[in-house]
Amino acid sequence: MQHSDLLSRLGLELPAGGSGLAVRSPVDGASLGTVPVTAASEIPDIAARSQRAFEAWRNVPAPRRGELVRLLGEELRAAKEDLGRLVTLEMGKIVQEGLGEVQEMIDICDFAVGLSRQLYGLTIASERPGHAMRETWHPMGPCAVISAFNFPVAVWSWNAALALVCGDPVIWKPSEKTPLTALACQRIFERAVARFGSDAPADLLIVVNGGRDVGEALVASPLVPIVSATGSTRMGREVSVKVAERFGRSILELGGNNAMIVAPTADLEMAVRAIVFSAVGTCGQRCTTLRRLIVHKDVRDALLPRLKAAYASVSIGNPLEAGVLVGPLNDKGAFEGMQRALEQAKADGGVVTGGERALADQYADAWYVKPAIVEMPAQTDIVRHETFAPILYVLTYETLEEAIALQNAVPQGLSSCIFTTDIREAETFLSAAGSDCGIANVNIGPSGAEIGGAFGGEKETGGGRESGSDSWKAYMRRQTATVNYSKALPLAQGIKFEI
Ligand code: UN1
Repeated sequence: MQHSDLLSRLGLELPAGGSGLAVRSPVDGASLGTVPVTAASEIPDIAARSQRAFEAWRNVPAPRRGELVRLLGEELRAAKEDLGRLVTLEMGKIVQEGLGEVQEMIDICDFAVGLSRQLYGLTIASERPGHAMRETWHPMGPCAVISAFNFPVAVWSWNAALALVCGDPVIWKPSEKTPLTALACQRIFERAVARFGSDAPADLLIVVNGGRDVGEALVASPLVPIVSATGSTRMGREVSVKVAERFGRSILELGGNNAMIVAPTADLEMAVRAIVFSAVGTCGQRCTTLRRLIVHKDVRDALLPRLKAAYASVSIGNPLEAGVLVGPLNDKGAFEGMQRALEQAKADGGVVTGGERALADQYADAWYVKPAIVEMPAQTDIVRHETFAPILYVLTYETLEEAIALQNAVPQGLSSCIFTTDIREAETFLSAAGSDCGIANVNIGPSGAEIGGAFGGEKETGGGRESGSDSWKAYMRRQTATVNYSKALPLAQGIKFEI
């Protein structure tokens, strides 16, 4: 493949060899170049630069900060085609999804621009005469963003667009597998800064490429009050403990093990389409990917043959080509993990359809697979484990109560959904006794959330919320202020303390 034109349009002139992070495309395993890395020892200095940027940026009025994010949105619109293709090249999702990811960035920029005029506080009634109370939201400080390979650009933008309007500079540590898209975003951001004017301090965005030690140094830095991390539960557990030790704030978006309940009244035609998109889309590598199908015993026989037929018709191949729906797994490790999970499922009594390697003769150094459907006798440990690959476990239920209990009986709590046309079932699923996930949908799949809602989930998913709603509050510090405009000094709770 020859991609130098694309890379140079995105401002990425890379040496072919040399030291640094070697980037390979999961599309065909070919080298895309080598990216310079930051040493962990440089992190204290980088954090200090970010802190200096903070001291200037926090004084820029929030609507003006919003103007920078508006310009970022404009630059992203201009770069959408190229950046979307680079996402495909570096991460392996199909171009439609690469473009969708950039659209998600544009959407969050639009959201953040509006938000920059709506960072509302409160006025609170004081119990004391001649006193006023209010709650104000202030910028917090540098925000570290640690992002994963599967959404190499959108997840950064959810954090960065909000952090920037909230007055926080960003230090971004992308996945080691996707440093190029991060550098491309940095160039795009620099174009927005150049158009913005001189009130943008230097170092509002610093990208640090490198290994685990770089991430660890960032997480340990006392100058970084917010760490937003997306990735595995293992990584999130380490980050949250390290950040908590120094009383920093973490925003965690970790594993998901998302389910769909298919109830007796479900529109099966719609359910099949939703299952295929959410279970095989992005080759099963979304946090929100559908991993468990909990089907009512009365519709199982009607649903499964249609689902298997739909799976058989899905085109697997080079994600840069039009018409392809499923690209490759990210690397050999992901393929091996998928095979191990399928072996375990079989040992547990599961019946596997699909799951084999595909296109190995054409792409010896890439890892294409046939998405797998696994009919399980029970929700065994392997079903409760998140395998980042297109494996859909099928379970059967009789009562809604049982279905909801199965749906909730996993360590993760990100996304969930029910297909039903029975309003009682739908509302029960959404009630306090229903799904325990951060996202619960009716008659749509668990993936493909819009940016307007808060994104994240409970339990091993980490509890953080990013993107829409009032997620912005995680990027600011809350201040309660009481002003006494009287000539007396009454104490709260009526306490007398005369001197
Ligand atoms: C992720 O997989 O890390 O809801 C994020 C979705 C996308 C974001 C997924 N909007 O599938």
